[in-house]
Amino acid sequence: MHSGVASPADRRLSALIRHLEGASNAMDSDTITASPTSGFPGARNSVFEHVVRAPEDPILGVTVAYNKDSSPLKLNLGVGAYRTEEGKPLVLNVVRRAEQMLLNDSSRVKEYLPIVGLADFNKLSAKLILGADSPAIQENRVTTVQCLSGTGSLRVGGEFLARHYHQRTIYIPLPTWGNHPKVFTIAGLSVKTYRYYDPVTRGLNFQGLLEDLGSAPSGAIVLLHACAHNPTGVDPTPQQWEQIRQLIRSKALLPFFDSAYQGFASGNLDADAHSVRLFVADGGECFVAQSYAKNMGLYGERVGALSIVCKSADVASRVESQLKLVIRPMYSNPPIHGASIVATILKDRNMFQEWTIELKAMADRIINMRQQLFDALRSRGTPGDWSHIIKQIGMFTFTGLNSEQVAFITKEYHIYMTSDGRISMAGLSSRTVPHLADAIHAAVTRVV
Ligand code: KET
Repeated sequence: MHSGVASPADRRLSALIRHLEGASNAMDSDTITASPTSGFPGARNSVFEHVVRAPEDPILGVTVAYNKDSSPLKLNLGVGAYRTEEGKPLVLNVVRRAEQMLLNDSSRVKEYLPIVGLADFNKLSAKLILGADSPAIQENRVTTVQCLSGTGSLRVGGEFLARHYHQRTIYIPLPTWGNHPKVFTIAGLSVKTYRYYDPVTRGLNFQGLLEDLGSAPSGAIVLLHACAHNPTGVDPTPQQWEQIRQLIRSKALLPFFDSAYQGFASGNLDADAHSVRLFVADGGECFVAQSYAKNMGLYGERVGALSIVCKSADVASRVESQLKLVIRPMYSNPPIHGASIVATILKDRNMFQEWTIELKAMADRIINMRQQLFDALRSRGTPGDWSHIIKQIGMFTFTGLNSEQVAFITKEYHIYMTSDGRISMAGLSSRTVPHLADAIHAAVTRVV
């Protein structure tokens, strides 16, 4: 083995010894010429020298830029997070009350939850989205696992499908929430899009949607926004939902609902679950990812659920056993606090009632902001038809502003939004509407 010529490993080792001796003798870092991969303390180059800077997230990066702006006028309409009329984050009273109850209960401990999460939370979450009288629940055909908010639920569902479903292609609407393609690609699915939004009518491209899903391969997965489509604010009508259902079932496509805004679209939890319940009522299978970030204001608690509606109780229980194998190596088991808050509220009739009132108030304030912004643009005579502001549903308005106009608004008016022209109506207040209307007016008249 000893050929007289030192191997690369030997050379690196002896260089390292020389450097260490040199460093201890002279403490002179200039004599250290470690290889870029040596990584020992004092090495000039990092072993990560080759790592290139990644761009900020298109949505969460807006908040990063906003935080750096020192203007007193600055306004963040980027991320979909509810703000009060005073522009402050809101913790619901009912959430505070539930937290106080949890705090006062000295029997509560901090043990690990099971891999699938808090049992009460899972049962109540399935009831919330599918309806208290859902036959699928009564027949034990639904398996629900607590996940890390909506994103985590989508990811666990995606990974389960990549492992156990015969079709790896998922169709997502164009456009959609920017994280969808990333979540599903990394879960191991292949992402394709179906037409959804028509920029000319600023409404649903229903024909395009039917054509694209109609030509999807049999069995393909279809991602649907349960309500309050993000970013467009455009939802199918109940009649259109029924046509979509028929098409999906006739082609044996697999519906995967993303329900991040239940209660935020109409202010009514049942009305906003209509699309999901329509699909479950026909006895077919489907996936639902739920988030409590927006509707309970539990953003940072990361509380959500994945429900898989199956054909039989036996299949559902086997599916659940496999979901555990997806979750255990990913994050072991979910956090206890947020799920306990949700379970406390959902299981108590009075607290549930109180929640629905607070939720309705949030939804109503957003609807009111739509009207105020629309009126403000009309009174300024801003060119264009802005009726989509009051027609669109949910947390966002898809303004139609282009990326240059958005950049102009951010630079000149310190108003932050995603570059696709989406604004979070929940970030707006009566005080800030005129500022935004001035900015939009200037952008559409000065930047084309
Ligand atoms: N689905 C949709 C459609 C969605 O808009 C969001 C969040 C999520 C899922 C995930 O939410 P979670 O916090 O994981 O429960 N959307 C807002 C925040 C974000 O981008 O993370 C947004 O669009 O601003």
